[in-house]
Amino acid sequence: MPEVKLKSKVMQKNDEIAAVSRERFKKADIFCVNLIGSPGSGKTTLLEAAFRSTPDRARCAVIEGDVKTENDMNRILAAGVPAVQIQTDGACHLNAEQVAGMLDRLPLDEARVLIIENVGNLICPVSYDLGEESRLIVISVAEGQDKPLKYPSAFMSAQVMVVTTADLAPHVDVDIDGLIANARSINPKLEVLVTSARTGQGIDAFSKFLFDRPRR
Ligand SMILES: Nc1nc2c(ncn2[C@@H]2O[C@H](COP(=O)(O)OP(=O)(O)OP(=O)(O)O)[C@@H](O)[C@H]2O)c(=O)[nH]1
Ligand SMILES: [Mg+2]
Repeated sequence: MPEVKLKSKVMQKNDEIAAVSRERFKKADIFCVNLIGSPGSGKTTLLEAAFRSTPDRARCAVIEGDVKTENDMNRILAAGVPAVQIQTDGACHLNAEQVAGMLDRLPLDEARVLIIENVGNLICPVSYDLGEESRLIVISVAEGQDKPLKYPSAFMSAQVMVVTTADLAPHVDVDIDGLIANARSINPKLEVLVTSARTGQGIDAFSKFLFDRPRR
């Protein structure tokens, strides 16, 4: 079917560009993380909390993706980390070409970690490789513990899940252990962190994930 062919060509081009970016990150010894999650799941707040609590932010750079506004870029800049903003103007995900086009606008010579915050969405970003080494899914407790079962491919494609807003759990009647069990029923290898930007729970563990990994 012609429609299917067209789609696979688009995906093929995306994957080729992502492979070039991945090679660039590998050569420069940069750990690239693609953050996906629903709108408002706490992606930017998690980054702000991590950056504020560690001098390792000096080794970081961020690409922000949103449909509109430079709000998230400005929040990251205010936390002391170089950042650029992609505005997709309607698209529900970032693609590899958009990301590759931003790389020379960041001080990657000094960076060891590049974080890409994808457009808030649990479906569209899943199919688009951006050249990342690790894909991290962010879920807020207020989304409910069944979301991994309803959006399985997002949880399947990630290596790490961060459950944010743990301080809100008693107010939204969610069972965090049940949420984690649901996610692991989809992806048994998923590494899990539970965080709260308000209390600081899990923020050090998240920073450790970003900055303390053994390099090649
Ligand atoms: N109480 C509490 N509120 C939080 C926490 N993390 C995020 N929030 C709040 O949740 C809301 C959404 O957070 P953001 O960090 O903007 O979410 P996001 O995933 O970056 O949103 P988009 O980029 O628009 O998809 C904000 O009002 C935050 O203050 C947390 O750990 N505890
Ligand atoms: Mg954000």
